[in-house]
Amino acid sequence: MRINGNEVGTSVGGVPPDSDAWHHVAVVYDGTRPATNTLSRNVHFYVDGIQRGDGNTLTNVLVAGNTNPLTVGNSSVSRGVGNLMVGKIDDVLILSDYAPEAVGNGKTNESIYCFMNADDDIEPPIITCPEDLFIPIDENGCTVTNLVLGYPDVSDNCEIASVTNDAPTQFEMGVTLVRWTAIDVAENTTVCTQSVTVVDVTPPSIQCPPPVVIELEACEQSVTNLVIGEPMVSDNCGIAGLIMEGSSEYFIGTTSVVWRVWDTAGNTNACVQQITITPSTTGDCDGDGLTDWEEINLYHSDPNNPSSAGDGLSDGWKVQYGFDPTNAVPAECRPTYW
Ligand SMILES: [Ca+2]
Ligand SMILES: [Ca+2]
Ligand SMILES: [Ca+2]
Ligand SMILES: [Ca+2]
Repeated sequence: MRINGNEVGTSVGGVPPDSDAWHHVAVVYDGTRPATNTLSRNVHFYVDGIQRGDGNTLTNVLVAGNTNPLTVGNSSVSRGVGNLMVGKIDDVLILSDYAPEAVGNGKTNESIYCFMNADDDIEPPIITCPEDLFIPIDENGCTVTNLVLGYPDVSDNCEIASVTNDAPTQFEMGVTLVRWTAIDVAENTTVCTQSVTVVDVTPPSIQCPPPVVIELEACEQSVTNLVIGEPMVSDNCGIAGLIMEGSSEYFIGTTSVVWRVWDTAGNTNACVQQITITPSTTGDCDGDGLTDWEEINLYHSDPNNPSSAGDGLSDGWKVQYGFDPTNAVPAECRPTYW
């Protein structure tokens, strides 16, 4: 075949003109001028995507002027059989302003293709999202800002126009799916999804109400429906529940009440409140001369029985005379006036 009348022979193109096969031929007139000839211009010549020619450039192709178009298949110089282009031209695209940027050492047919017409690129980009993220949050709030997501791996057969994502500026607790979108210059689009999981790992704080000390009325053994207060609780995200572990009835002695709190992520914390119930220090339930408190805490006698030992002698009398009220007093030890 001929370019502007110059024969591109076997030694230049590497493909015999009568090879009986279809070939993709690209000719690029880049407008540069060799110093040797003011009427010649350099031409880049490609067959099947491989640049051919004298070195990388088919030099000294004669053209009338710098703005003249190239002629391909031209046989104006000679009409001899050996100089005709054999076969048919299937399709001709004449483009301006693109090709000079695309040609040069090492440029492939594909890169020329991408420059020729971006709309012909039907191959979407390839995108691989950054790794999924698992973000534990501390006590300073319940959301994450300024999160570094990483960057996806993106490639395209031609050129990427943009890579964007729809990440919020603030990630709430839970799972957020971030959608990354790569768009090439022909507006083909590929998306991938990165998962960001924000987890509250900070347990709630809890401060128990102060200890409670209650003195019973005479004869009482326990108290119910006692108002013991409520703990102070807080959490970086939210409180899901608060319970008091134990009975609502408190008996004489000290009971440890456990208050337990959960946050919305299931983290838990607890504190202990002491409830102290004492017998009456003034009341004497059984009328034996000893207060309920004295019987329980000092003499270990029955505050509901005036004669704990069952010998008919009152607990108070025994204490007064140095006896243990929990033991029966032998007959020989009793006062003679009895
Ligand atoms: Ca593409
Ligand atoms: Ca928390
Ligand atoms: Ca008593
Ligand atoms: Ca008693």
